[in-house]
This record gives sequence, C-alpha cells and structure tokens, in this order.
Amino acid sequence: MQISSKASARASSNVYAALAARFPADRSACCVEALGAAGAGSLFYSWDDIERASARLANLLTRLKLPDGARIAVQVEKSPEALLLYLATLRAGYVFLPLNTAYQAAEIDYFVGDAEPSVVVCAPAALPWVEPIARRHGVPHLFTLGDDRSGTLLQAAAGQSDRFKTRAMAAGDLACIIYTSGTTGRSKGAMLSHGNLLSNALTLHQYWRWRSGDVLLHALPIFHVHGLFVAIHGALLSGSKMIWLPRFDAKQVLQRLPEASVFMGVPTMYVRLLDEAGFDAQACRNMRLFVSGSAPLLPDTFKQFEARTGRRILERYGMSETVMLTSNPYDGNRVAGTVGLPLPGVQVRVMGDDGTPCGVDQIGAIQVRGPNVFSGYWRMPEKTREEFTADGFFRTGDVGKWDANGYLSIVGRSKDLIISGGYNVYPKEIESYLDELDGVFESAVIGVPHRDFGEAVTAVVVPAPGSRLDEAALIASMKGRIASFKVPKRIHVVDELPRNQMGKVQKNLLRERFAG
Ligand code: MLC
Ligand code: AMP
Repeated sequence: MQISSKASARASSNVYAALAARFPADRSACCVEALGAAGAGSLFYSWDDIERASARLANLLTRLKLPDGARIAVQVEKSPEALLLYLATLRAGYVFLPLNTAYQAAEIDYFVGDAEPSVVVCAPAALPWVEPIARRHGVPHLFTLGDDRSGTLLQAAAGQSDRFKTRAMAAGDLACIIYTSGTTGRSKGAMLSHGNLLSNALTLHQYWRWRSGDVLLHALPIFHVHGLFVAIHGALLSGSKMIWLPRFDAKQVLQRLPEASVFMGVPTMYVRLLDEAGFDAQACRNMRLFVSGSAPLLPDTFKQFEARTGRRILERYGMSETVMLTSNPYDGNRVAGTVGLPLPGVQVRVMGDDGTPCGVDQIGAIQVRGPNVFSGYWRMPEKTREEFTADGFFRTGDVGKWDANGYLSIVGRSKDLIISGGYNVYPKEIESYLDELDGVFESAVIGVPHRDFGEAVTAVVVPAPGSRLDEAALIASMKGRIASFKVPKRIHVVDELPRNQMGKVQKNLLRERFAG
C-alpha cells in the first residue's frame, strides 16, 4: 500500500506525466500548428500526435540503455520535433540539455566536455564539425535532426512503438541542465529538477489564468527557460493550441496575432512590433495576455504599447536557475518599470550590505528561495555553495528595491552582465577571446544602450605596441569563433583603458564615453 502511493507520487512528479494528465479529452484537436519558413504551409500536430511521436523517441532513448541521469545534449533549429525530443527526454527520465543554435565549435566543445552527454543531437548541417567534438569526448550516440523532419534521429525512432509508459520520477530528480554564462568566463550548468519545473508551471498556470481555448503564439527560441518552460508548459498544461513560428519575425507575428490569445516575448520583440504600422488594437482583438521578460522592459515601451493597443504588457522576472520569480498581477495594476510581486510560494528578499532586509526604496541584493529554485551548478559544488546563503536563499546577482505596494524593481546587477535582446553575455568571456587576437594588448567589454537590443555588446581595445587595429577586421575575426550575438557590435580602439587607483578598469567611464 505504502509502496504504491510512493510510486504514484514519483510518477506524478514527472513533468511530462503532469502535462499529459491535462491534455484535452479530444486528442484529435490541434496542439501545435507549425509554420514553415516564409511561403511554406503549416503542419498540424494533434495531441495524439504529440503523445505518440514523443513515445517513439522515448522508446528509442530507452533502447540505448543509457545510465540513469544521462544527459541528452541538443543543438537543433526550432521545430515541433525538437519539442518532441524534449518531451521524450522527460518521459524516458533522462536529462535534457538544450544549446543555443548560435554556439560555435569552441562553445559546443566546452559544453560537451563539461556535461559528458550520452547523446548529442545536432543539425544535419552541423555534423561535420560536431562529429569530431563528440568523438573527442567519447559521446556514445550522435544523431542529427533538421527543422524539416530530416536526419538520423527520426529515422532511428521510426520503427519504435508509439506507446510508452512515462517513467516515474521523484520531485528532486534532474530534468534539465541549462547552461548560463559565467562571470569568470566559464559557463555553469544550472540543474533543474522535475519538481522545480512542475511547481513553477503550476504556479504560472494559475497566476496568469491559463484556460482551455487559449492560443499561444510561440515565437521564442526553445533553448532557454522563457521559450522552453514558461511558454510551452503553460500551453500544454491548459490544453491550449500553439501557433509555432520558427523564429521571431514581427510581420509574421502580426499576421497570426488575431488568432492568438497569449504571446510571450523579450523586450526587443515588443520594440519591433511597435515599429509595425499595422500593430494596433484591432490586431490584438483576441489577445488576453502579453508577457515580457528576460531583460528590462523600458517604461517607454510599456506606455507606447498601451497607447497603441489598449493592452498593458505583463512584465515578470526570472532566471535559468530559478525559472520565474515575480510577476506583475493578472488582474491588479501592472506597473511599468517593475517586475511585480513575488509569485505564490516563492520567497524574495532584498538584502542590504549589512545583511539585513531592505525597507521600501532601499537598494539591495535580490535573494530567492522556493520549490522552483535549482539545486546547484553541474559539477561545481564550490560555486554552488558561494551562491547560496546559510539559510538557503540563492543570490541572484540582481540588485533591486521594493516600492510601498510590494512591487519589486530591478535597478542593476552586481554581476558584470550584458543582456542583449534577451541573451546574456558575460564581458569576461568576450574579453578573453579579444585578448587572444593578434595585435590586441588588452580589452574591456561593456554594454551600451541600444534601441533594438536594449543593450549592445561594445568592446574597447588597446593595441599591442607597434600594432595597428582595424575595427572591421577585429569583428570579422570574432565571427565564427563565438555565437554571433556575443560579437561586439562596435569595437573602439584607444591608447589606454581608464583605471582607478587599484588598477581596476573603470567601465563606468567607458560606458559614458561610448554610450552614443
Ligand atoms: C540576433 N543577433 C543579435 C541578437 N539576436 N545580436 C545581439 N543580441 C541578440 N539578442 C544578431 C545575429 O547574431 C545576427 O548578426 C543578426 O543579429 C541577425 O540575426 P537573426 O537571427 O536574424 O536575429 P533575429 O532573429 O532578429 O533575433 C533577434 C531576437 C533574438 C530578439 C528575435 O535575439 C531572440 O529570439 N531573442 C530571445 C532570447 C531569449 O529567448 N531569451 C530568454 C533567455 S531566458 P550578424 O552580425 O551575424 O548578422 C532568461 C530568463 C528569463 O533570460 O527571465 O526569461
Ligand atoms: P538567464 O541567465 O538567461 O536566465 O537570465 C537571467 C537574468 O535576466 C536575471 O538574472 C535578470 O538579470 C534578467 N532578467 C530576467 N527578467 C528580467 C526583467 N523582467 N527585468 C530585468 N531583468 C530581467
């Protein structure tokens, strides 16, 4: 008796099992309508298709007889099959490790070496450079998956049964590793459990009033928590259809918006939508919820959006390590420039330098605790210990303050981080690449305000004695080495970097000087 109730608690902690329990009764209804590239028609996946195709992939993974906790590293273009692979990994009880499609060989080499995945899935076009990396690190299984259903993964899964009993998992079992860039230049793998993902999904489901009949217009990438967990779990938990765009394209979003009720995006996407002449209240007539996050939404964007559409964007705050932490209210007042209130079950505190909680309007370090907060960084126990307080709060590295109504504002970051179009870039990593280039003596990387990306990665470099540096040549040599969103948009050449008495580069002076 006891054994069976424990077993059912384990099963219900598998995220997939919890999602599938809420799939609609009519399994022939559309779950995902996937739009092809411009001009191509749509593909429709019913709920039954999702269940059966993910079963085939889960059977394939299970047949590989991987060890418990095996990592499945995936760097593929967005497609419904990439979503199915995520769901299949959950079902089979393995650990999903999504990787940004912009990452280049040096970055992938690091992730594969660090995570030691049992399976790597890459785009067919990437096979020539991914294969040697996988071989060098002794990865036992390498598959390809294209965004047009091509590749060896689906071929291998084709003969598998379309029935699969989703594996029972405990809340603390690892479900995903999300790599976040590190302040020291080394990326850290945030370990998220089934319990972390599920608690957050259920909270957001209620808080944002997901309902059957919602239609999510999904335009985010699916290798980060925003597009992968926040958006997808919400839709699947409420039995809602997703209109699935291969990437964000403002015109395509505008075209499909009248059919949708929910949209999630980073601020850059809202800025770009506002640049579309046809984006107005009529286009948004069926929309009930626009969510923004991953980067600060400028109050000006919030206000312009409201003036144009009559809708108030709901801004929320989260991290790879914690999924979602705070949100502006669904029914109450959504306040521009704030990230709202702590979500139910999530403890958020703002701590002063003296280690005591800050009062209203006092600026301090944001710390969080809750069932959504990750257990630590993959194989980095020291780093994990540093990032948690003695009483179990995670140090977010963000700096904020409360207002009199309990709304949180993020006013800065203690971590040296640039957020460009919703992607995080750590200056230290870019500086280390720049410093390796011929003729570069030293460099400093800063974020400067940018209308489209919010912040733009900008570098300031000092030539080695006797060298001459050319901005275009430097940018060209960075491309192909690192993900292109990390490549500085501008590189300024100076004789020397400003330093304080301690010898530290005064980045604030560089930010002021190169802000334009
Ligand atoms: C693309 N480029 C960028 C960029 N995105 N440069 C700086 N910052 C970015 N974010 C560059 C490319 O490298 C390329 O450069 C050129 O712009 C065109 O590329 P593209 O692929 O056509 O870009 P586009 O599709 O327009 O992409 C812009 C975007 C995209 C905003 C749609 O960046 C995006 O989807 N961002 C969302 C990121 C996200 O999901 N974040 C969530 C993290 S989770 P070149 O030189 O090669 O031409 C998280 C937690 C939380 O933060 O709270 O959610
Ligand atoms: P990531 O490591 O990619 O998960 O990025 C998490 C970081 O994004 C947070 O620590 C914040 O600095 C930032 N962030 C997320 N949402 C917001 C928001 N609404 N406003 C400001 N910053 C945000």
